[in-house]
Amino acid sequence: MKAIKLFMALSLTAAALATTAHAAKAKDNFSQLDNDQNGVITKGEASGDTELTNNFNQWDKDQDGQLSKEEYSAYIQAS
Ligand SMILES: [Ca+2]
Repeated sequence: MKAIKLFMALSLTAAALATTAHAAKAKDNFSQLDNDQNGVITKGEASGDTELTNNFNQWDKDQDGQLSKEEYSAYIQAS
C-alpha cells in the first residue's frame, strides 16, 4: 500500500514537472512560430509544433486557416 502511494506521488510530480516545462517552452512560442511576424500563425508556420499541427482546425475557432494570438493562447492553456 505504501509503495502504491509513493508511486502515485512520483507520478504526480513527474506530471507537474512535464506541464511546467511545456508551459515555459510554449510561452514565447507564438513569435517563434510566426515566421513572417504578421501576427497570425498559418498551418505552414504551425508545422514547428507537431501537437498544434495535428489539432490545427480544432484551435482555428473562426476557421480562417490561421491562428490569432487569442486562438493560440487557448491552445497553450489547454495543453
Ligand atoms: Ca483563425
